Amino acid sequence: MGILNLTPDSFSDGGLWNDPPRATERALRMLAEGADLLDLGAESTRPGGGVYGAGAAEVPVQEEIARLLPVLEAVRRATDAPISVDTRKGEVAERALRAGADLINDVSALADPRLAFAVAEAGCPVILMHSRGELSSMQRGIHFEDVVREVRAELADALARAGSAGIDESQVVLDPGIGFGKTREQNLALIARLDELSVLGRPLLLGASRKSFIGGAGSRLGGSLAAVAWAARTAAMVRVHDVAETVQLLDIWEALAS
Ligand code: HH2
Repeated sequence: MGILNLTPDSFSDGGLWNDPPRATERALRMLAEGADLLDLGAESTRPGGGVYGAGAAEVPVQEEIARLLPVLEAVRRATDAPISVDTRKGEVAERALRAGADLINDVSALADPRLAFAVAEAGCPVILMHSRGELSSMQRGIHFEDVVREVRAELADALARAGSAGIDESQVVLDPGIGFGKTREQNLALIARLDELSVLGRPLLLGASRKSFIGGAGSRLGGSLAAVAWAARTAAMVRVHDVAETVQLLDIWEALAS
């Protein structure tokens, strides 16, 4: 899954792709490099309370729609590849699905009932990601006894919530939410023990690309690729910025594993 952030403030690529022709070019390049699907997001979800200070500012719904729709429409015209839209807001999800998005990526795991309703009505896939607390402060006061066990239990709750909202559980992809209210050690434990989330019976997505737990002042490509290589045994999807390098890694990984 290739990331296209249509935001001025995303932590690693903010401001790069917010005009429709450039975003479309970027989307097509990621597909040419081997991405199977795209994830378009118009609100940064950089968590606050830790290395990112106050975190990302919440974007009003009309602004998120105004950033997203021109690019979504342009990318939709340019490709039949599946397009995911990364949003927490029901109204944005509705507009995105109407404009041709194929699935919704919700980092709040159905905090907005209107989003759940939109997904249920469309019968489309949805990604439900684990997080705890409010985005603006989730890197403060982090506490887990056993992060993998607790994330697994809370993802099971999210799956049940989807079922109660009328979403077919077969449409749900689950994600441990790397970097969302977790310490470096907890992020590493979740990646190392990702296979323990398989008991939930749903495909897993891992989003570790360029995240701060990797550390380093420069490129985080090496650490991002290490996470992909480790998770490749278990994850159905990886959400990445560096598509060409990730595809190359996975090609060789698969050749070695077969
Ligand atoms: N991470 C980010 C955003 N959306 N969605 C899922 N399902 N899983 C993730 O791990 C995930 C996500 C944050 O990364 P990024 O999009 O690069 O930055 P920003 O939120 O600042 O735009």
